[in-house]
Amino acid sequence: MSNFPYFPERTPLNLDGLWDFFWGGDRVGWESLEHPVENWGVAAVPGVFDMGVRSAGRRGVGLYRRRIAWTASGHLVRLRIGGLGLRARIYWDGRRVGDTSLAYSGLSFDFEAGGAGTHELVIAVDNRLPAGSSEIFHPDYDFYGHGGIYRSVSLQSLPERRIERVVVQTEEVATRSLCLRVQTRGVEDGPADVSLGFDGASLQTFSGVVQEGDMLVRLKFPEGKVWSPDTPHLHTVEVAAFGDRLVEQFGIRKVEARAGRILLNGQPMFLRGMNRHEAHPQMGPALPDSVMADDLELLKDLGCNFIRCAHYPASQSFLELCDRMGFLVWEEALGWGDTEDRVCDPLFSERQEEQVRLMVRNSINHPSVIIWAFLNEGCSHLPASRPLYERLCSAIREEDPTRLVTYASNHATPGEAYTITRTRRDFPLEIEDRHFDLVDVISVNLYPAWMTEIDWETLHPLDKVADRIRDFAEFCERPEWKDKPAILSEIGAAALPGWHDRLEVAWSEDYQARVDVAAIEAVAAQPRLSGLAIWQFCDCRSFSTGAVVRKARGFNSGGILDEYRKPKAAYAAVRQAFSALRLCK
Ligand code: ADA
Repeated sequence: MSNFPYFPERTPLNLDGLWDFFWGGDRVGWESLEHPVENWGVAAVPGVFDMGVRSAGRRGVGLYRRRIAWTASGHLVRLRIGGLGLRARIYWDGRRVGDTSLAYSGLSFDFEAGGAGTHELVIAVDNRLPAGSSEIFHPDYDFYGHGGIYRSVSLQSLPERRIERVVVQTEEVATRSLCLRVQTRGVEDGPADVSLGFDGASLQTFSGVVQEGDMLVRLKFPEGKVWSPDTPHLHTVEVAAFGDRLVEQFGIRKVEARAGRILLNGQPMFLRGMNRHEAHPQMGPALPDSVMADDLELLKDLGCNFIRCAHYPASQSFLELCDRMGFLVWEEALGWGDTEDRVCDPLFSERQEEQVRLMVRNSINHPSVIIWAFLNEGCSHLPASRPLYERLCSAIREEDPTRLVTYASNHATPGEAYTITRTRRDFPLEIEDRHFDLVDVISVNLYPAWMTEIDWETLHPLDKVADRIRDFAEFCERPEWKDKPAILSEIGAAALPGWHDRLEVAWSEDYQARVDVAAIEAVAAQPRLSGLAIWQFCDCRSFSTGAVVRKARGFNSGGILDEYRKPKAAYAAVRQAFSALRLCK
């Protein structure tokens, strides 16, 4: 469970642990709680209800119940759920107090609790696969849609006049100049005082003005140490005002996109990265902090400085670990291959906007997060998708103008002509994406020598990897793109764990290792490019039917570790390639 923001006055109550659980299936619990429910069993929170020995693969509604002896005197409470799937309804003493269909998002529900006493909280979680273009999770996504409460749950009392968050932004690294945006609720606009102190020091008072709920405090923090992957220094700030108090953690660092490079604290960065799903064969996305920390140890050992969180908002614990351990992070809203009917659906668009705003608000103070993204491999080659891409870029920048915005495009392909003739130079990469002008970083997913350009006359078409990456770098040299940094957001190949082959054919661990190394070397050889994220850290469960039927074992096997984090041959190969790069990049 993440430690920040922390509100010491609000009697915070961590609700992780054992909850009563009732499996309603299709019969009970979604529309109302009126049906009598007997025979409650037990379930862990965080946890999923569809991976147990007897429950694997089931779909329906599960009721989670907790009786809470609430001692706080105030009437208003906030329930925080770090993430669940696929949708839920919340009942407090039998009364419906909230609804969500935003799988994976960190959510808050504010409601009248009715004062001190024993209360009953029920969270009805539905993992039936939704149909229709307005849903934001679809079974044609290449990762499994689990049912359960994936992340921590907590409750706190909520003062009417309060501090919602304090957003800490670095204005200038050299002088340690910070801007603190104190976001309030229930506080009248006008002159006000706030008291604040860094790293546990005694609080000092600053005067300012609350305008439309926000008060800006600009100050220098000369003792502050700069955050970077090599020196992941973190600080805390305690802020007291309006009868409320909170502690935020932050890092002093600045991210920019300038002259075609990604700069961190003024220094150009080369991203040595991996894509990572929040996934485990038994726990699904409900990973304990210990597994996340171990994953990050493996990523450190690999020599990575960058993680792309594929393809949904990350857990706050994970981001806090990334802050502490010094990783650069791409955080992404939920989406995967979304088609025209979805991106043109008003409710889908509204939900997308809601989830990008929530993602940014939840993760705003993590220094590790440098990139916000959305709609992985969406239909960004179609003019019809432009309004939604514009809307999401503006929503993100309105929430946070200090980080970089992107999306991963798969509209860079060898083109049909290539598939017929197999001669590269006559038919270079066709880049049909239409919205690169909207973003700060050009990101493409390319799979040469794996999904495309497997030349059946050549056993190892590895030269295609370097060719295609060169094409991409050349494309990025065009005058309209040359100022934007460019990265490979996915590249790699899959391998069945444990399968080695003397011919090193596709799907063998040996072939995967060769493709991954070829990709790292080819990207490093193009000065125009700012890095890559290999697909992917570890294998993750996917669907075995429908659009992703080609996923052997029902897993996406692109991992350089298997789903239990046992290394494949590519692990050592990538580690070596990244360590060679560290010396020169
Ligand atoms: C896509 C997608 C990934 C994964 C990959 C694959 O590029 O973005 O999520 O599905 O393909 O392995 O097929």
